[in-house]
Amino acid sequence: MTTIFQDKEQFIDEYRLVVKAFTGKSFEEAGATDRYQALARLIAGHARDIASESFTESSRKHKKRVYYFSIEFLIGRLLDNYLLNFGIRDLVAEALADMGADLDELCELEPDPALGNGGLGRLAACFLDSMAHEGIAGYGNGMRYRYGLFKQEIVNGRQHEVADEWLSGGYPWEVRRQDRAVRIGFGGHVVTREKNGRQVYSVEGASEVLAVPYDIPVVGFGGKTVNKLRVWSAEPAEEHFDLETFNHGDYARADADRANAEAISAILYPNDQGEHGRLLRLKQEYLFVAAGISSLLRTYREEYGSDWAHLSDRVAIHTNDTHPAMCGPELMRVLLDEEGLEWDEAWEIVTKTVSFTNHTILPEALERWPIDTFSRLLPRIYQIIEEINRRWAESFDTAAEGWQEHFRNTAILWDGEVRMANLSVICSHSINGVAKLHTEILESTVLRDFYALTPKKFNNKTNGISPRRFLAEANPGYASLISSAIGTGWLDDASELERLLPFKQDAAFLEKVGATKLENKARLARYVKRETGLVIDPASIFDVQVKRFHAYKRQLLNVFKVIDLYQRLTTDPNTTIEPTTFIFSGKAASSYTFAKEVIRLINSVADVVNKDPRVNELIKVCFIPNFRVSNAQLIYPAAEISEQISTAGKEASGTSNMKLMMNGALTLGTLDGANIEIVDLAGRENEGIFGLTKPEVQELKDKGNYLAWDLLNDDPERLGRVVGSLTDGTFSKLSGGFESIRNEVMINNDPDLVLLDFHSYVDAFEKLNHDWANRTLWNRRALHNTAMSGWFSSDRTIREYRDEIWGA
Ligand code: NTF
Repeated sequence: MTTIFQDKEQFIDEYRLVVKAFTGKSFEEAGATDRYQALARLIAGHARDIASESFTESSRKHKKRVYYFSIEFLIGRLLDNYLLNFGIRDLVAEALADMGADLDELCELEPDPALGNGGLGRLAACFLDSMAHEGIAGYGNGMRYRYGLFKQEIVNGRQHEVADEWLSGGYPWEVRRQDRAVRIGFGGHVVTREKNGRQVYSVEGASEVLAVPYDIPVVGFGGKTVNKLRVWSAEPAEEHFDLETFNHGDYARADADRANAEAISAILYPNDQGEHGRLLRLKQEYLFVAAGISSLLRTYREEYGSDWAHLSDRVAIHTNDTHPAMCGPELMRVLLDEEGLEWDEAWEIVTKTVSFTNHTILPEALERWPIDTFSRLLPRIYQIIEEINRRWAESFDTAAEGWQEHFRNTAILWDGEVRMANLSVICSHSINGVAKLHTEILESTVLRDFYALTPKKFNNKTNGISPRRFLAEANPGYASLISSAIGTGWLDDASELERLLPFKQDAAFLEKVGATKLENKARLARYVKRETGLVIDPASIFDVQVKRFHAYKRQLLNVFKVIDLYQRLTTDPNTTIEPTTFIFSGKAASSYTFAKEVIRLINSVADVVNKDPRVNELIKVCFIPNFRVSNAQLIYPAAEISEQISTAGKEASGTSNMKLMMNGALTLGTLDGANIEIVDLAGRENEGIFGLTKPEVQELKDKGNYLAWDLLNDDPERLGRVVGSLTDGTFSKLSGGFESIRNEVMINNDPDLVLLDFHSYVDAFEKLNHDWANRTLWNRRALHNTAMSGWFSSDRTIREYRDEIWGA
């Protein structure tokens, strides 16, 4: 552990100085926001000092530097996390208490930057945490969006999107690095000249913007390594303020250049899983790629000059999904056009340096850009891609049978489009999926032609999560119970959680496990009351599905179960159930009508169920608005049942399944994504597994004879009634009926197999629900889940990346 303050007194002295310097007020005069800002600045200052030591140390030891390129980093609040990682949380809390302030209150004032949509962005943030913990010189490279993902409000059951102005109060963790700004060109045309008998390419007539980096420190647990996350903001390359236009009163036009440049980093696109076909998105992708490459090469030159032949020994560039796919061509461009290397030499360097992770098999999420748009915006990059594609075509043995089909499936340029997944694969020495099943699906279907050519490039890296953020910080009660039993070593090495296994036989300990869960449920209930006015009962089972809204994640299946229970409880006196609160949270992309209708359905069902005195002592439905990292940290610790119910084969991995498992929830899930690995580790008897498997789904598709109507006709009592309630007025009081959902299930023939999995799902739910009555057994299974969750630490995942991909 590095100590940044010897004792409370030292902390208080430094803190008072920063408050004064930053606000001009004494600590006593400063308000809560000023106090928060000053505290964050104080910690950030120390973090930056250690960051520069970490950097120098890496130079001295010639450590390989890993650059993790991701268009999203969903970092969450940092203050509490960094105090924990520096080992000074208690010291600071006590010091503040002495000063008459409350640490938790100050932590609450931190904005929660929404620079990501969901799992992909949060994974990138957990990876930064783990790279720093593992002492890897690993740096995030991303975008500094002025507005993060929209804030979700619920009005009459409907999702409304409101701009997220997370920067308006100032962000104390970042520093602007004007000195490292980079000019980025768009448009123009390529000119070819001859120089020393060699063709030299450059772009003329491009319009430039300035990419300005902001650095955020990344503090590893133990405080020994501090890395940084560099995020880029777009600004005009030159000030073109038109005074004359301004004086004529046309203020907007006077500053049009600024507005056009800044638009590039204005918003995060809210489409989780694809559909980004906008020019601005392509500009974002090139901006953070080109700026990031320029910045890492500058560092490289400072350390190694132009020793390009050894670049891949000293630098790894990891591309998180296809959004940074231009890393390959951009690095080619610099090596060819600016450094004067030959193609073959440059290509070898590039393909040894770049690696790629795929995060989805949904076809709509595989990025493709129209060639005419692409080549106009990025003419030289396009030209390089053409050449990569030409050489790729040339590499096929045209005497071999079926080569045309392999080429068709692997080509980068096809049908008037640039296929970013194929570009990513061809430029990379390593391609990985994010869970065992997902990697198998990549190898056998989505990328099978590549797999046939270069099987050795493919590997699996099952996702992970930070045990510091999602157990220690989010669930302090449980964390200290765990530490009282096995010590604090699990924070460093989460596999030590297995040492909890003997405590499964300790009745008193199990009771304490239950007691911490109850406290966490009470904490969440208070939050829900404050945010929505709804009263939920901590003595009921908390059944939780929190994630983005997507058809394949099947929140619809979950709400069908609630409707079915409601109907049975009100009509069939033999129906028994333990009191249960069904908790939902998550956002839907603004343009995703179906997903938004499911949100409205959940809120409409909640409106009816929660007001019905016949059932509302037994079941409640709760939608928590504006799911984000900070409220996720309240929700996971309170959960008892973790709903992971995607159609088998569709969820690449999932990570909330891991966070919930670590917090002692039992998984109610399909054999999909990392759920399979949860079952392998914790045993099927400790979870609630149901539904079709991936091969069964496949078989059904191949046969092509699934008819949703058959299932409905066979089961008018339950399925029929559930589907009927969508349009018969039962739930339409709040804001109308649900014809479009009914049509998706019945007319569009239930593409996500909701009806097909319905009965096995409800049965598995009821089994878990009844099991809960025996609390000792339940707590034992909960503890077992926590004990076996250590393998899902992102430290483990990152060590695998380090050893098997980056060689760092
Ligand atoms: C997501 N992919 C997957 O849908 C999740 O299953 C997975 O856990 C996370 O990535 C992290 O690997 C995406 O968000 C995207 F963008 F690829 F579609």
